[in-house]
Amino acid sequence: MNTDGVHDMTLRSEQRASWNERGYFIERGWSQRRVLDAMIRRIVDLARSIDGGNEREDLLVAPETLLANAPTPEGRVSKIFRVMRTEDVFYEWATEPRLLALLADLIGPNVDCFLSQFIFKHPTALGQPWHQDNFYFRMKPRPQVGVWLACSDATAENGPLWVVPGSHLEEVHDNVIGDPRQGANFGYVEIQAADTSAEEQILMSAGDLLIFDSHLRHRSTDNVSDGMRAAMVYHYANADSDGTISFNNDWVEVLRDGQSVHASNEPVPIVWPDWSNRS
Ligand SMILES: O=C(O)CCC(=O)C(=O)O
Repeated sequence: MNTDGVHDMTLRSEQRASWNERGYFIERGWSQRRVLDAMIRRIVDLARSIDGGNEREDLLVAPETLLANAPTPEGRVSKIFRVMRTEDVFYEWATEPRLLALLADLIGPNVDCFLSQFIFKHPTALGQPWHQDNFYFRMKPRPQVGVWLACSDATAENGPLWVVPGSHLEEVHDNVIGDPRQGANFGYVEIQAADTSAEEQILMSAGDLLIFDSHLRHRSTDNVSDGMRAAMVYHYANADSDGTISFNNDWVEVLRDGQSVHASNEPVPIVWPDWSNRS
């Protein structure tokens, strides 16, 4: 295992204030177009390769319910999970020293990336209802930090995120499990009994980065444009966290004692739940 130093960088005062008061902050122009393009190219290659029969026991491909008949493999995909460990472009991005410095300041000196997912939202795809990510994780200690990288512009028409600023100070709400909308994707839940009147739309240009707390209530809207929206999303937590172990997680160590560590890039197969126990 190699170790590298991480920049001794702390959050700027306006980042810290936004994090404390609103539960998120945005870094504009974080990534360059060529990096975003490389991410999209790699996801398209993976979608085509897996569709062509090259099994990947370590990756989870979630289909886009409404687009089962789309002409290309990537056009039928909603999300590909667990890409960080083995795919260089995603690993390099997720372990960049300037990002790790922010994460160390938010989480502490021992950090893992436990969830990585590339999200396509193709034209007509439905948005994800109001939720808090820690409803899924049930994880302690806080915070768990989500980073949402816009790989395309996120416009009012193509299904951007919306957030309720300050809602990260709330506990995890009750959720209605499942999404009754025809064409909704697997795994969606919804917080129905909470005030969303303060909601704000997060419009982003390709390359912008949203950094947000796992208790922040957020949703995305439907893609009513004729172009795709794409994002790469990672979640980080204290390496000693306690919580739900989900089959779409893969705990990849990134920081120990404030130093970056290089994790193994050997694929870790998914351990599937025993679905037969589900009522
Ligand atoms: O990107 C989206 O449309 C929704 C993503 C989201 O809400 C999440 O990953 O928790």
